[in-house]
This record gives sequence, C-alpha cells and structure tokens, in this order.
Amino acid sequence: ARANIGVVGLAVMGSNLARNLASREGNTVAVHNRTYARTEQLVTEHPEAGFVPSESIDDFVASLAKPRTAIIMVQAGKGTDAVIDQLAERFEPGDIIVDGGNANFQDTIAREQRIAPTGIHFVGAGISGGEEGALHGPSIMPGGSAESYETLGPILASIAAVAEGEPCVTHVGTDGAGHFVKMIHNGIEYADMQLIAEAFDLLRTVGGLEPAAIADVFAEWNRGPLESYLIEITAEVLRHVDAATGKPFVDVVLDQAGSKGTGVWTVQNALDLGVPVGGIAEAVFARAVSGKQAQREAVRRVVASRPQPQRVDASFADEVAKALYASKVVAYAQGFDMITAGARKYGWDIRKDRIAKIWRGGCIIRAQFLNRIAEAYDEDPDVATLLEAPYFAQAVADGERAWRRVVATAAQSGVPVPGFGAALSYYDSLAVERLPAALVQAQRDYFGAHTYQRVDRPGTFHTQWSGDRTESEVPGH
Ligand code: NBP
Repeated sequence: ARANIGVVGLAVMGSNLARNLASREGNTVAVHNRTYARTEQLVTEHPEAGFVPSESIDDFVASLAKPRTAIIMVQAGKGTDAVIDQLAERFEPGDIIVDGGNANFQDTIAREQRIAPTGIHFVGAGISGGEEGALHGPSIMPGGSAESYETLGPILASIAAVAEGEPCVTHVGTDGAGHFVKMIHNGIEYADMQLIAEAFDLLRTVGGLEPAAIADVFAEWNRGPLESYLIEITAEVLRHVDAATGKPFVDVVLDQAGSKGTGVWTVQNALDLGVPVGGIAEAVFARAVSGKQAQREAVRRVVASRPQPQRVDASFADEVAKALYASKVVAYAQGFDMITAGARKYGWDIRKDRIAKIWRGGCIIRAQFLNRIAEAYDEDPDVATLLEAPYFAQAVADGERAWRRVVATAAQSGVPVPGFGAALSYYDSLAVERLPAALVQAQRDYFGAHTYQRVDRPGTFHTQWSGDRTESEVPGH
C-alpha cells in the first residue's frame, strides 16, 4: 500500500486527473481501468508520473494507503454504480469513494445513503473545466461528509485551479451538495453562452459588423467588467476563418446547438424548487428551438417579410455591452437563488461567497465578475437577491437605459433575444410596484374558488362569481 490516492476510469478525464495528481508534490497515484490496455497505455506514455498500476480491482485496493481514497472517473450512471459497488465491497470504514463524474445530484444523495451504513465515506464531487481543466487545474465542488474532506481537501486543493492565490475547491456541503452546485454552474454556463450569442447576433444584424470586427469588440470587452473565459474564447472563435471556404468559421457551422443535459437538469430542479430561473431556462429552450428544423422552415415559408434592422449609431456596441452585463447579473442572481433554495430543501450549509470564489478559476464560467459576487455574499450572506447588493444595483442602474433600448431595438429589428428579454422582464417583475398577478389570482378565484387576499385588510376571501358577487371571508386560512 503505497499510493495516497487512486483513480478508477482512465478515459480522457480520468487520465488527465491522474496525471495532474501525480505531478503534485506528495502524491503517489494508483490507477485502474476496466480495460487494462488503457491503464498500460497511460503508464507507458507517462513514466514521469510514477503511477502504481493495477490490472485487478483487488490489487488496486491493496495499493492504496489508509484511509483509502479513490476517485471514480467513469461514465455517469451504470458505469459509476458498478465501480462504486466494486470499491464498497473492498473498502473499510473510514475509506473514501469519490465520484468525480457528472452525476445527477439526486443519484449522489441516493448513493451516499446506500454507502453510509458501511462506514465508508461517499463523496460526489463536481469537476468543471473539461479535459484541459482536469490536467492543469479544474474547479472542484466536493460534497460528502466534513470528515472525509479532512483527507480529501488537501489532495483536491493540490490539483485545483488557483485564482488569486486560492485553490478553486471548497467543501460545498453534505451528500449531493457538490453535484448540485456543479449543476447550477452548468445552468449559468448555458445562460452566459446564450447571452453572448445574442450580443453577437445584435452586433451583426443590427450593428452591421462582420465577425472579425465583432471579435475585436469582444476582445475589447474582455479588458473590462465583462472579462471572462467565455468572452475570450468567443473572440477567438469569431476571428477564426474556415480553411475550406475562406468564410468566417461561425458562418459555416450549422445553427443547431446540442446539449448533454445538465442545463435541462437545472431547469427541471428549478421548477421543483419553485425558483424563477428564466434566464437559464430561455438559454436551454433556445438550444431546443435551434434544433426544430421543420418548424423553423415551416414558419420561414409562411412569413411574408421580415422587419428591416433598425439603424443604430456607433454607441450601439457599448449599449449591447451594458445589456449583456445586466442580463448576466440576472442569470447569476437566479443561479445563486437556486443554490439558496436547494440548500434549504436538502439541508446543506452552502457558503455562496466560497462558491463564487471557486468558480473564478478552472471552470467554464471563470471570470473577474465572480469576485464581485463573492464580495456581495461575504458582506451579507442573506442578501435577498444579488440585484440588491450595492455593486450590482449600481451596475444595473447604470446600464438600465441601454438594456431597454437594446431589447426594444431587437424586437423592432426581428432579432430573437430570449436571454436579454427574459432577464429584463425578470428585473422589471422584481422592480415594479404592482404585478398583474393580482388579476391572475382574481381569475383563479373566479373559475376555481382559489381565494385571494386583499391589500387593505388581513384575511382570505372568495367572491361569489356565479351568484350575486358578494365577498365572503374564508375561515381557517
Ligand atoms: P467516459 O464518460 O467516456 O467514460 C469512459 C470510462 O468509463 C472508461 O474508463 C470506461 O472503461 C469506463 N466504464 C464504462 Br463506459 N462503463 C464501465 C463499467 N461498467 N465499469 C467500469 N468502468 C466503466 O469518460 P470521460 O469522458 O473521461 O468522463 C468521465 C466522467 O467525467 C464522466 O462522468 C463525465 O461525464 C465526466 N466529465 C467529463 C468531462 C469532459 O469534458 N469529458 C467534463 C467534466 C466531467 P473502459 O475503458 O473499460 O471502457
């Protein structure tokens, strides 16, 4: 038993994570894969790593020092369950099984409950950053017991990305908290990408700029408050020219966006938790709409004419930047609201300031902006919404006029902006004095006797809509 950490599953993610672990002082890494050829290949290609390879799971377990700690990086679902069972049969109380795959947090909660009676710690850890992140430093979101984190924390800290001197890892909360927060990360990622895509569409269709010029705009934005990995790679994508046709690369890519499902999970759970996440949901739907080829063609056929793009002046790009920033604040506010709601429902104690900090490096949504979120939650962990935090309240107020103009221009020009539009409507819904929800509630009382409350006195009431329309107070509410 000479390895302090093991990795099971040596496809791209597991191999890179194992290499990352091995490159850090103090780690000796045991490796195992169902198909041994993969293990042999990794060990042969990376003699510098000093891996301890095992063909059998028994030998793998025997190669681990106690408390045994193994990270599973296999296909989410059945593959993960198979490996968990193999390890759980051989591990002893106090040992730690980590699932580093993209598990659904509900599965993680169930797995933890199943393993807990054995005394073995089960930790679901969200790992973001793709292949590159796994190799050079991901953002890591581990759940599980606080006790397991004493062993695991330093190991994960040794391989995580570093942002402003701090490793991008924190103990998120118990059982499924880590995978839950990873899910929210991905939901926010969907929203961020959609908003950037809408900004591009506006600059092109309304602003009349070519992709290469828009790349310059994005590169400029990347030196200001919008600075982020996604803005940076967007500039690079827009600058890229297709070798085969000589056209801008973005013009030769089919306009249908795929997804692997984590955005859908976010929205499904948001509905269950009753958290309005319109910015995230519209981003998920926008990908779905893009794939509705038959419907898109059908509507294109019956549409007689499309609106002419509005004329805009040179300040338009600045206005789009402000609209993008304000919409982004909304998407993040919604994502963090969902963390609050999830923590309440599942009994997690989640430090939102720390979540913002561990997303500053290694992951797809990494950005300067997250420092502002960390500050907001550090100053007041119970702030009702990020939109209330002084910094963001000011930023949105500063951008508000531009935001409205951009959304109005988009509507008049026929440019779809589900992200910008949903974000602005959400903001207005929170900001407006009175909502038409009063009418909705009155309608509910009309057809379903669902009752209502009054603005002028306490109590619950129902109106006899089918009778003489007198109002009666409903007791027992
Ligand atoms: P894959 O998701 O492609 O899975 C391949 C690995 O799973 C191989 O090691 C394979 O072993 C193993 N495996 C399977 Br499939 N079924 C198994 C079983 N029943 N028992 C044991 N092992 C089994 O690998 P990946 O792309 O490296 O991703 C690993 C995890 O990380 C996934 O959960 C993924 O969602 C997550 N993740 C991926 C990324 C990314 O950018 N790719 C990012 C973040 C998270 P074999 O060699 O014997 O077939």
